[in-house]
Amino acid sequence: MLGKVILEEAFALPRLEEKTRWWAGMFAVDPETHVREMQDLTDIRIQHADKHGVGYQILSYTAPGVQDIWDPKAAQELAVEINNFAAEKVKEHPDRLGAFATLSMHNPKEAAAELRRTVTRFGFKGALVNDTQRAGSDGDDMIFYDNKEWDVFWQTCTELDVPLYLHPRNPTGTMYEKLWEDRPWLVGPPLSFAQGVSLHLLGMVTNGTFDRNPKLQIVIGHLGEHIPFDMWRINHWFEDRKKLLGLDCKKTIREYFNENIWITTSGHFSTTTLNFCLAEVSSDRILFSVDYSFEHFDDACTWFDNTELNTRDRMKIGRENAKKLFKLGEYKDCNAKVI
Ligand code: GRE
Repeated sequence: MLGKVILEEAFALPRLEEKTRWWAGMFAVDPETHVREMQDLTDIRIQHADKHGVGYQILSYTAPGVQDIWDPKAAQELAVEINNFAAEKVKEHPDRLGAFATLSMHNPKEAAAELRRTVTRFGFKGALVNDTQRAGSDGDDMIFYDNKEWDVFWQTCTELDVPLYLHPRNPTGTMYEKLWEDRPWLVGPPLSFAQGVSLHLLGMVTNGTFDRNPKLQIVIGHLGEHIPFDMWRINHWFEDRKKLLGLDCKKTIREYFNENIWITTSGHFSTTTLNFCLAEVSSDRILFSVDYSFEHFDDACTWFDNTELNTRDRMKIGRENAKKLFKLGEYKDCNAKVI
């Protein structure tokens, strides 16, 4: 399919190459290729896109990124540097590339102001945040965004009418030591990433973030970070037990998925899982993505282009949902015929 849109596509600052190599050492079989691909924001990824029918990509800063920096001032400075860098790069290719804001999440007002600056000045499409913000004097605290203090930030997202992508990061500090240190191969895609994001997102549901901000749109990757598989059971407990015991969120988990939550195919190229998500979440809330450069365009696009789907669902997932959500203008092959 031509004109596909993808939106969990990482880059890294060339000056932080050693950090990118450290991360690649944990996750990439070929770290040098990974580092090269991460540091290129334009040429290599546009070549991949041309080869695989991707019309438009929304770039975002790699994990753990600014969420790993517990000094608030350093975190804010790095976020601003990354946003200015990305804006310069994507403006060379407005019909191929866009970007999500990178945000320091130490302070909701400061995060809101940087989001506003990047959306209004650079045309960024929203923000991507790597789960909780590390905080405290030794980085062992974690800031969640599911309490009332963060409503000022969420109000800015809805006022600007841009979504936030809640992306994973690695477990750190005491939590890492207690849960993961003795089972390090489960850190990342096999388990810890989904656990982190699903805890955070379901925290937003049960702590009323979506009730207080009913227009808020949150995107999560990896076909829903395990939540769709548990939809029935979560709903069963929320509606049949927890609401009787005092849980006061207004809607059902399925309603929040219909109205506030999107899932992407990033890094999860399984037709079985996609079919399950089509049944449980529906093609109205699914967006195609690659998860470059942790995954390959070839794997993602060959899978999506050949997996059995009716044309309406293929168009919605491949590009039409993203066009509406991100109010995309003209981009390469945006109206190409889909058979
Ligand atoms: C990601 O950021 O999406 C990611 C990693 C490491 C491994 C896989 C992955 O940071 O998708």
